[in-house]
Amino acid sequence: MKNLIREQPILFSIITLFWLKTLFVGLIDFNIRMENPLQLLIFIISPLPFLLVVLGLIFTCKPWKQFLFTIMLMVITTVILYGNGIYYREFSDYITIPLLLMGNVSDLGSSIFALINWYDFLYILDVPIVLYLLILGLRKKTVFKKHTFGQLRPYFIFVAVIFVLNLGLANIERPLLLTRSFDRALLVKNIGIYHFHVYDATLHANTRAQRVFASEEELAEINGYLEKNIGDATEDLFGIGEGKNVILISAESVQNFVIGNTVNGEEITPFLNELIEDSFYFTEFYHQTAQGKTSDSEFLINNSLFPLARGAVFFTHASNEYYSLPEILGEHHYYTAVLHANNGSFWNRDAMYKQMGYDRFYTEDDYSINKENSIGWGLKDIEFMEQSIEHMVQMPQPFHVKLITLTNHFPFELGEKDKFIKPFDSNSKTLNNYFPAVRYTDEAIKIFFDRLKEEDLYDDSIIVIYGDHYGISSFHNRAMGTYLGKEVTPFIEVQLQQVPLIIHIPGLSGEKNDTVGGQIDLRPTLLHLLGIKAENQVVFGNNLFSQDREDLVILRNGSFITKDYIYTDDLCYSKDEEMKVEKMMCEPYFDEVKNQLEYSDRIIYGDLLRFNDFQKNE
Ligand code: GP9
Ligand code: MN
Repeated sequence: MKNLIREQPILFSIITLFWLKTLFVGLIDFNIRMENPLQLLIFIISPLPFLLVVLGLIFTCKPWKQFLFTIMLMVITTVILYGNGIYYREFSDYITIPLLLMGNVSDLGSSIFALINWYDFLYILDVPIVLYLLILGLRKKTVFKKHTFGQLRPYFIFVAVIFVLNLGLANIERPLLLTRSFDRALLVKNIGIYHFHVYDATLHANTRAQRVFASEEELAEINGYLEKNIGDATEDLFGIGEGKNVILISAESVQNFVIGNTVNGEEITPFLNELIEDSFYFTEFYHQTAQGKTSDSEFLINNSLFPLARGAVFFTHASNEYYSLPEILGEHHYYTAVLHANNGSFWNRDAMYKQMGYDRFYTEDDYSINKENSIGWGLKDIEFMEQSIEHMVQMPQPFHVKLITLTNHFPFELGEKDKFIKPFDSNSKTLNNYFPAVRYTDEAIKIFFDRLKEEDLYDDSIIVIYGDHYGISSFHNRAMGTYLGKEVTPFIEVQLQQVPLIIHIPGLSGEKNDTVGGQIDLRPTLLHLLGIKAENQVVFGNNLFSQDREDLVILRNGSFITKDYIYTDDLCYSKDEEMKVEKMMCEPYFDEVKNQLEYSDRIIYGDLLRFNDFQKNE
């Protein structure tokens, strides 16, 4: 080994540079936190096996190829680091293969530019040094010496030992790490970003095979497990909205912390605050989305299944059999439609909506959109609401519509005259602009309510407003901490995943409800209010009005929230004490959390619902 280093000082120096760069990006851009020295050690070792294996392979090449492959390695590692770095800024997550295959990226336009920072040149700070060292090496003919695999055997054994050490230590620190593949933050922290991508590729190959080997028995096993979710005996509010129109408003990126809150002394959501007074408002309701963002929230709400941990199920499994909310409502003589003034194929919606049984999808082609009435991602919410009402008055009743707002989308652009409140003042432009953008959407919803009343649609409707997912990623934690007046710890970060859920039933006064719920629970809740008991459902959520429901919300990354505890980042927190507690307090839920996520995944990967006999309730 020593000899090898003596013979290849330049390539070893370059690999050391790549190693250090990987560690810096991990600490700074991936926001990886260490809880103890062992975690730090694992983190430091984790990029090495990959880098050293590639280096070993490079040693076996001719000198000029050693030169070339080292440059290629530099390019590949930089692309991996920077690609994930940029992605992490908005999504607090890492790139996976299904995500790359979606091709949504070209539609992201202004969002991508907003993620690029001036200091990003630091990502290529090593390039001139590496090039200098490589040219130096080429000049000193003796440096890039070719080695045979035989000569390198001790070297590869050494690398294998480091790899086993990395996995061994990671397993001590986080048992069953590789079976919890949905928690990418833990994976990257423990096996490093490069091995994560290799692992992701193997997962990709595996999941594709699952449909072929799926069987009816699997569904029976899952149904047995889910039995507890069926047969909720709660009578309270059952059928209270029978036969009414059901209007869902998916409020883009609206998080719960804005509700009842102010910025610069001004209310952020004055209309929603007022609406809550005579609605059912769920004070602790979480989004459970992952890489599919809005589409994941739609999937959760329609199917009461978890979205996938990798990629967007709307793209990867749009031809599966489902028994979705619109289909059930259709069986109960509802006309069902989605209204969203964006491209119909974004998130593969056009295909997936058909599969989920919607009668109609009103896309950007159904709206008059021009320069004056659009901003950022497209038609402004107020215009959208006004034009949507025009479509709704034409619909047969009862109808079920979902309106998806757009203006409050990252990077939260807004024209000056649409800023009803002033931005926040912090080092995060994103957070600053978030507040006026939310305020604008609040105004759009107010106008929508006014118009519903004018068109006599209000009294016969149930109106549900929910946030689809977070708007402010953890990249803005420092600014968010300034706004909240407290540090954003992982414990607070989980609570920031709360989104509003407001169920407004005209004529009912409603009340605040502090049950711990998530998007997966909305479908059973709605069916309960509508008095619909569909048979043969395979659902993971439960009625939020139920007296005997278990307060447990499982986030897609395996974090979870109960009445008393929050589990995240492999740590357990007490909600009352607002501090870390022994992990054993959270342990009783581990199996259930793992089972639910795995069963839901098996349903999707295996397309298991094709084996179900859905009883059509015509
Ligand atoms: C796009 C809109 C936004 O049509 O739903 O998608 P998002 O980026 O929030 O998933
Ligand atoms: Mn969204």
